[in-house]
Amino acid sequence: GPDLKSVLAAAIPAEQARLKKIKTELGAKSLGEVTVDQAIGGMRGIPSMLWETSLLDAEEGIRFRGHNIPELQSKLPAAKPGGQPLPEGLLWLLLTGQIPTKAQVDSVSEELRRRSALPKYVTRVLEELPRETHPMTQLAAGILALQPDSKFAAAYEAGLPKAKYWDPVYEDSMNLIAKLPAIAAFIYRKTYCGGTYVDADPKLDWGANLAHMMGFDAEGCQEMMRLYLTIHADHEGGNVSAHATHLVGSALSDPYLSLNAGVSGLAGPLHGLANQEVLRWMFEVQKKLGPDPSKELLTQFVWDTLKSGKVVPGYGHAVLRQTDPRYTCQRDFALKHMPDYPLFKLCSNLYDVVPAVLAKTGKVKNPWPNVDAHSGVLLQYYGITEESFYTVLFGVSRALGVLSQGIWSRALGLPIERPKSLTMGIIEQKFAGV
Ligand code: CMX
Repeated sequence: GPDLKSVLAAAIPAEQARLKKIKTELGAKSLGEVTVDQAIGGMRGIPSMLWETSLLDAEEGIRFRGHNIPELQSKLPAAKPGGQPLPEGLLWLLLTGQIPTKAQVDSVSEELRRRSALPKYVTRVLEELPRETHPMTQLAAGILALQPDSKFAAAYEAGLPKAKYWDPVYEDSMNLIAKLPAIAAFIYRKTYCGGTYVDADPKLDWGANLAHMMGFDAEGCQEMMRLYLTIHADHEGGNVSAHATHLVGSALSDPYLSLNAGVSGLAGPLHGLANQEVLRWMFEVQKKLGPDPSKELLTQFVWDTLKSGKVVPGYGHAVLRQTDPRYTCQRDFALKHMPDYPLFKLCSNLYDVVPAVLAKTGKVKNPWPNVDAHSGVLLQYYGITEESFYTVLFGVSRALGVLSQGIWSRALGLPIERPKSLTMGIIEQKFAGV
């Protein structure tokens, strides 16, 4: 059958026509008012961006092209019947809007394999960075080091017409997605394994190969990695990593430059770095209260964290108002594969006590856990114990979503982003005497 790029190319004209129709018929309609609170409050809730690959509902959580996580788990092809979805299948879905067949997913695995070789200058850049450099800084550096290879940057300079932008953006995005596991594994082995490396296994899929190159070959670990890379891929457009990628891409900076901005945003403790912070916080709990603390002691520990002025990592969300379904599917995975693992038990017990404490503060809008409250437990179980690496895995996954949207943004001809900013003086003046 036709390959991913052909199916994508075939889908583009209808979507271009659809956007044109929306602009013509609905362009002048209002999506609502913007309050002063929203302008100073991080633009929370202002609908102000097009993002086709996923949509977040505050109560229900994320849907990827209309499919929620349990639906992805039952509809997307797996490595083995009944197993976790292959992230390559999600990539197909994000790009084309269609659930792929197993043969189509295999063709993506093959395409990524073909594009996966890392140029020597990229590994040399990584080798030169001091070993203590945070893995997220290394990831950003590795992505930027690939940029000289940008097909889009070269084509733009040569005068490529706007209607064809999406094509080299697709080429760059696929090259980048293909090389990210090798970059991530290189960072892991360099930082924690004394610079000894493991070659890719051409028989493995994209996610299993990442685990393999890091040095982990257990079947459970491969399945965990496939699930991890699927569920972290996309969370609509307004979160920091997605919006940063989208914003920088809107200046027609190529996918390497755009994703670099996205992963730099993901490296913040209020966003992707929270998965690292969760583990450190759980280790603190264990160190202070022992391996299996009572719920009373846990409750007190949560209050102590809040009183010291820190956030409880892994809990709360800017948009969600319920337990994150990305948390729930990881919990289900743990219940199946590691029900008696002490760290999972601690994670479960925290789920029983943290929301009540956060609710009692009266200010936290969402007391429920987000994706980051659980992922570290699964990684620890399979021996990936270095928590400062965790956000790199988040970044590898996030690339699938933000780069897919990046291709569509160029296919739809979306313009450079330029929202209006205000000064305090202008706000005061506007409402003086009101
Ligand atoms: N622990 C302590 N306080 C929290 C909190 C938490 N988990 N979540 C929110 N709050 C506080 C906020 O800091 C804020 O306090 P101030 O008014 O004193 O500044 C108040 O509650 C209101 O915040 P909010 O409207 O509920 O939440 P925001 O939209 O401002 O922030 C988020 C959302 C995720 C940054 C916040 O919940 C948080 O800091 N959580 C912990 C870090 C975390 O897990 N981040 C990962 C999110 C998922 C991801 O992006 O990967």
